[in-house]
Amino acid sequence: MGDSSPELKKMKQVSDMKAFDDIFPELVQLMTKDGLKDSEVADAMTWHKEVLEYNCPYGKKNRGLTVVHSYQYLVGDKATEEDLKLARILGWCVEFLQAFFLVADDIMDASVTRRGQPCWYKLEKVGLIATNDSIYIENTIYVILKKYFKSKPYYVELIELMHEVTLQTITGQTLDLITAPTDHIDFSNYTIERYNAIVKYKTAFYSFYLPVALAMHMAGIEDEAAFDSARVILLKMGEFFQIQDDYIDCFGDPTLTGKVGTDIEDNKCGWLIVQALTRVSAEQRQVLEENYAKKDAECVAKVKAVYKELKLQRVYADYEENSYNELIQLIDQLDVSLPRKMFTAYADKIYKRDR
Ligand code: DMA
Ligand code: MG
Ligand code: MG
Ligand code: MG
Repeated sequence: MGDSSPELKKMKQVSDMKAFDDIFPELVQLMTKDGLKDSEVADAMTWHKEVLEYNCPYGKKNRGLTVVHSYQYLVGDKATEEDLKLARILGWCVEFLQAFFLVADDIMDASVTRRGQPCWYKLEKVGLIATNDSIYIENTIYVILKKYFKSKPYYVELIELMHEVTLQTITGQTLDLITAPTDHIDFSNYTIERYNAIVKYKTAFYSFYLPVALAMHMAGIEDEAAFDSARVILLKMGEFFQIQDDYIDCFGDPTLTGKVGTDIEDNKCGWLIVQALTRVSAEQRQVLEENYAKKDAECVAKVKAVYKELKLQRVYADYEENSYNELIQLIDQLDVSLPRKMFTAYADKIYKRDR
C-alpha cells in the first residue's frame, strides 16, 4: 500500500471497489435465500431484498472500504485472500449500519433525495414502512457477523462494538433532533459545545472510529491503549467530516452529493449557524430569527445571504486548512505502534471533499 503514481492509485481504487462490490450479492442472498423459498414469508423476503438493494450499495463506501484498507495497513503482506474477504464483509456491516441510520435519518430530517435517488420513505409504496425497513437493515449486521465470524476469537468484540457505536450514534441523533425543535427557534442552545457533542456522537464514532476499530479487532489487537489512541485521532477526523457535511448541506452541489440540503429548513444546530451567531450584528441576527427553520425557499435564501455577508465560505476554507494541519500533527504524535499511514490515508480521502 505504498505511494504510487496517480494512474496506479486510480486503478487500485477501481479494483478495490470492484472486489468490495462483488461481495454484496452474496450478503443479500444470505439474508433472503431461505425465506424466498418459504411461502409464508416469501413476500416479506422479496421486500427485504429490495430494501437492501435500494438503500445499501450506492454510497461512496468510504466507511466500508476503510475497514479493508485499515486491515491491510495493520497486517501488511500477511493478509490472505480469505482474510481480505472477511474484512470486506465487515466493511459491508458498516455500510449496513450506515444505511440503517440514513433511512431513519431521512424520515426525521424530511429529506427528499439520497445518493442521487428519492429517499426510500419518499417512494409511494414505502412511506412509514421505511421505519421497519431501517430496523431490518440493522439486523442484517448480526446475521452476517454470526455467519462469517462466529468461530473467531474476536466475535464478541465485534458484536459489542457494533452495539456500543449504535447507541452512541442514536444518542447523537437525539441531541441533533431535540436541539432542533420543529415549533420554535431558540438560538441560545446553539453553542459550539453543543455542536461538538452532536457531531461526535452522531457521526464520528460510527463513521471513523468504528471502521478502524473493527479492523484492529480482526488484526488481533487487544491493547486498550491502542484503541484509545486511535479513538482520539478518529473522533477529531469525524468532527472535521461532519463540519464538511454541514457546509456542503448549504453550499454544496446536489448533483455531486446526491442529496438536497435541509439543515436551514430543519432548524438544525449546524456548523454554519453556530459560526454565524458568533459573528452577527443585531440586524443580521433578526434576519436569522425570522427566516431560520422555515420550509420556504425565500426564507432559506435570506439565511444564506446572511451567511455570505459574514463570509462563512472564507471562514470554512480557513477552518478546513487549519483542521487538516492539526489532524496531521495529532497523527505525528501517535505514540503506539499503529501505522500512521492508516490515519493519513483516511484524512487525505476526506480533505477538500465536495461530496
Ligand atoms: C447524519 O447527519 C447522521 C447520521 C447518524 C445519519 P445528517 O442528517 O447531517 O446527514 P445527512 O446530511 O446525510 O442527511
Ligand atoms: Mg439528514
Ligand atoms: Mg440528521
Ligand atoms: Mg447533513
